[in-house]
Order: sequence, then C-alpha cells, then structure tokens
Amino acid sequence: MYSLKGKRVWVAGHRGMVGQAIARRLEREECTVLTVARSELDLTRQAEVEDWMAQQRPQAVFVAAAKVGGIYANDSLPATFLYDNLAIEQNIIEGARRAEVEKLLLLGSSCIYPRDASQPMVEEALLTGPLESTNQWYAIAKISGIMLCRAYRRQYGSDFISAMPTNVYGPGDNFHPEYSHVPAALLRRFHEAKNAGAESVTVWGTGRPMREFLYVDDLADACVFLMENYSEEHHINVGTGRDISIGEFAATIREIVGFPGEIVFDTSRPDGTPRKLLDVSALCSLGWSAQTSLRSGLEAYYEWFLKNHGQLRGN
Ligand code: GFB
Repeated sequence: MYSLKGKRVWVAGHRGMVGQAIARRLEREECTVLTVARSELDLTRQAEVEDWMAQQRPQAVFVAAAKVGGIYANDSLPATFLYDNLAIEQNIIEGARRAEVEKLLLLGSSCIYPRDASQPMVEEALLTGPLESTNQWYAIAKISGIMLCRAYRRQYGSDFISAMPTNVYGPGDNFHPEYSHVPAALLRRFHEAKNAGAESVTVWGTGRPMREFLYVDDLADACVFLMENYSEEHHINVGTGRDISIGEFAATIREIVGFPGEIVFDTSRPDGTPRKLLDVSALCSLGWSAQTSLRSGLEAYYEWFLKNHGQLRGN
C-alpha cells in the first residue's frame, strides 16, 4: 500500500531502544534514514521541530521518541511522563502535517488499556474503563497520541497510524536499576549478583503479575510492515499473543544468566497491572507475527548486555 523505497524516512528517537531497532531494520529497505541528535533538536519545543521538519522534508516518520521507563519511573515522574510525551507527539504530528509528510507511525504502549480490561485485550477496549494508577500519566499521553492521529486523518486526510506494542526488551535497553523496565532491571541484577557471589536476588512485587514480552527487532519489523501495509484510523496491537508471570520470567533470566542463588520477592514494591496480554489477531490477519521466542530473545539480549555493559545507558 505504501512503499518506503526511495523515501526520506525520519526515525524520531533513534537513540532509544525502539528507534535504534527501527533504524537497523530500515537498513534492509532502499530508503534514506534521517536522524537528529537531541543536542541539535529538542522534540518538546514546537517551533524547533516544525523548522527542522520543514528543512529536512521527511516523507515518512516513525515516532519512536518518548519519555519511557518502568513502573517506578512512571509513578514517580508524573509531570515528565505526561508533559514530555504530549509535547513530543503534538509537535511531530503537527510538524508532519505542515511538512506534508506522506505517512506517519506513532508508537504507544499496551498500558493505554483499562487496568481491568478483559484478556486478551482487543483494540476496542480503549477508553472502556479506569487506567492502572502507576502508569496513568504515560497512558493518557499515549491515548492522546492515538487520538491526534485519528483526528488528523479525519480532518486533514493525513495518513497517520498508531501501533500499540506490549512490553519490549532487547539491545539498546535502558539498564537503570530503579527506572528501567523489568527485563533490563532483572538481567542486570542477576548478572551483578552472579559476579558478586550473592545468595539471592530481589524481584519487585509478588511475582504474580502476567506480562507479554516482545523482542525489539520483532517490533521494528512490525513497524515497517505496518508503515507499508496498514492505513486505518484504528490503532493496532503489536505483541506475541503469549504471556508469562513475573516469577517465571525472573526464573528464566536467572537460568540464562547462570545465577545459582534464590529469588526473593519484595512485596513492598507495586505489582502494577495484574495482566496485560494483547489480542494480536488484527495484526496476524494482515500477515505479520513475531518470530523470536522469549528464550532466544533473552539469550540474544544477555549476549548483547555482556558485550556492551561497560557503556550502557542508565549506568
Ligand atoms: O516492566 P515494568 O516496570 O512495567 O514492571 P509495567 C513489570 C512488572 O515487573 C511489575 C515487576 O509487576 C513490576 O513490579 N518487577 C519485578 C519489576 N522486579 C522489577 C524490577 O526490578 N524493576 C521493574 N521495573 N519491575 C510499564 C508502564 O508497566 O510498562 C509503562 O509503567 C509502559 O507505562 C511499560 O507501558 C511497557 O509493565 O508494570
């Protein structure tokens, strides 16, 4: 439906885990990838974004730029998560309209759905109930992003779409001990515990919440697929369709890292959403499904971590 061939393609947020993966995936397309450093363009400043887009004239845009973090970061930095994400989305979307961008894909998150949505969560579950409190600020910003894409499509005929991925992990992740998501936090904690000869590793919460994990290169592949094959007002879920408890997930990481000690649950830390499994049948019916198993994805993740942990973000 839309070919990236020969196009000028801006990956906004190319230094983040998802943006890096999209840029890697685009190496296989015959297109010109545009990126801009944060020191040269602050995406929260509207005039700067519009000027940069007017000069660079991208034809397609992947909006992978966002202020992201795990359950603790979301809960403790509410203004940053709401303001930065709203500003980034509205500046890029309005800039794209002004610069006559042909196609735009906005990335969101499965936390847009109500806390108690029935599982697996279909796209239509959006705005049918209250949000999980630990990530409501980020969720509201991402819901606004979806609505902006819909509104621009209706009012201006812009070909702007949005994709809602489940929890993502992979090369380029942020390994901050407090602010990261659970895969990075646990990979690092088990690795350091093994090296220190510690007896146990602490996992936040009860271990009972269920999460679905998607390898970031699969997400990047889905984004390129959707950019080329999807053009609807409704946002679309991106996941594997399978989930695992945090307790089992921690045990899998312990095994991959080779840590012989115990796992201890710190129930003073929040569990967050009890379960958020995405219904991925809409994406599957278009012909895309995730290719990386959790086990092989986590093995590749640890291999990458071992090679890069000297210069990691979040250290
Ligand atoms: O990955 P995570 O922070 O994000 O936490 P959410 C997932 C689950 O892992 C929660 C537990 O039940 C955590 O309590 N967990 C266990 C840990 N140990 C740890 C740890 O050391 N660090 C972290 N971070 N969690 C986020 C949202 O929610 O998901 C964002 O806050 C975004 O908005 C993202 O949507 C994908 O899945 O709970």
